[in-house]
Amino acid sequence: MLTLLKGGSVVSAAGVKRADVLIDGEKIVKIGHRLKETAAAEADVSGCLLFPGFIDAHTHFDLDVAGTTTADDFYTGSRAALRGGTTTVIDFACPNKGESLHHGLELWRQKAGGRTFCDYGFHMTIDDWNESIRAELPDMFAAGISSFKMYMTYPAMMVGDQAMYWALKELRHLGGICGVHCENAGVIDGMIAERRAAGQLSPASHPLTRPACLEAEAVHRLLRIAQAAECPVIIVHLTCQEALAEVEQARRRGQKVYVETCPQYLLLDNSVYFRDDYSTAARYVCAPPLREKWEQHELWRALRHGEIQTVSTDHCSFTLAQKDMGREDFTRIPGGLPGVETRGELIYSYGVATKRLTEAQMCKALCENPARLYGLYPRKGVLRPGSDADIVVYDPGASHVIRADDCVANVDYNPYEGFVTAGGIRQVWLRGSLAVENGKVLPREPQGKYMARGKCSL
Ligand code: DUC
Ligand code: ZN
Repeated sequence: MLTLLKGGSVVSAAGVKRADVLIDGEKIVKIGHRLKETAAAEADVSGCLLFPGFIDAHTHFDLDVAGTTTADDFYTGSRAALRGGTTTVIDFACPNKGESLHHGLELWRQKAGGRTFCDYGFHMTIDDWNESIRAELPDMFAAGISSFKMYMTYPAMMVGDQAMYWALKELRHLGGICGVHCENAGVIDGMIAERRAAGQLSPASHPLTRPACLEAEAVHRLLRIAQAAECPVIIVHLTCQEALAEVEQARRRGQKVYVETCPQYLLLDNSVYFRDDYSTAARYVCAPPLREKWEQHELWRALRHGEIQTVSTDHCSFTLAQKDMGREDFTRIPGGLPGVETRGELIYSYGVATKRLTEAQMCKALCENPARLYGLYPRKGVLRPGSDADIVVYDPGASHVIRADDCVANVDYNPYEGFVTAGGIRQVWLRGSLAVENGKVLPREPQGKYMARGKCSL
């Protein structure tokens, strides 16, 4: 069946162009000014921007953290993603230490299969290094997993320098890419012990025990290990100028380094942790923590200049009751924020509408770059003939106030409560089907497909 989106302007990494979009089934078949084809269905999208469906390459759905499980599973999380214009998520499959990668993959297939409203893929977490994990890696590529994750913090998941070196060397050999959570675990633990001894266990201690210099130290160490292993790497959820400076140095040495940041680091700051009310402060606990306000300007600048390639969410949601677990001890607060439902509107409103970014730069950060980086391009990340008809119809003239009550994610608060949007998502199309209209998610049953991914082309 043919569908025609008429009168909009197509956004790409190259700019914005007035064009109609003709869809046949799940695919885009033609893009051009004033197309003459007659279609069974037509949508008037005059005055709207048409972005490729957003890709969120950093979500944690149905993940066990700190003795609890994220509030959003694949069903609720992917429904929220779709409502926010995200038509593909890449979640982190996470075997426990001692378990095989195959086991982790099977577990994540069960969590996501038949329960996901948008398209999806998995990164594989490497939290151990031995001969049997090394031998499993080719099967991961065969299963469409070309990207991996390592942690330099969290005892349950972190790997040491040697394991990181061996793993990166093997990934280089296989043509894989790895995202790394960079924070210095040892010094953070030391600082937590100091706070504990002083009886300072409120959320205010959270940012004070995870300072920017310890993120920068870990970024530095990772990049030197990656240099020795001759392997490109991705710094996930980068938050601060000192870490950016380490990236810049590595790039000057000739290393390939990709950087992701998240809306919370672009838009929120660490003053929230110092509020007297526990519940207000605890809801913003995530790692790395929110930073000082001036860091936001550095992140926006780096995004504008292409030093940061992607903006994902690190969606890892907990209800206020779950956040209450750390009332007596901030280290027991499950870390993470919801974000998958609001990223597109926030980046447009506080990036494009304020002239920090162009539409094309937003398209790079949310669509084209993640598609290229994670082996989905050109099926995803671009509107052109042959691509999946994943389309966000964005009305720049609309506006609304973000309220947790209006959101569909399974969380009873929103970190961006009260933020006013410039523009809004009018429609979301997933592989040629209208999936969201005026804030309402239309499919009754999950329609998401697993995306086997190829290698990085960024
Ligand atoms: N940081 C969080 O705050 N939550 C989940 C994982 C992470 O890296
Ligand atoms: Zn994460």
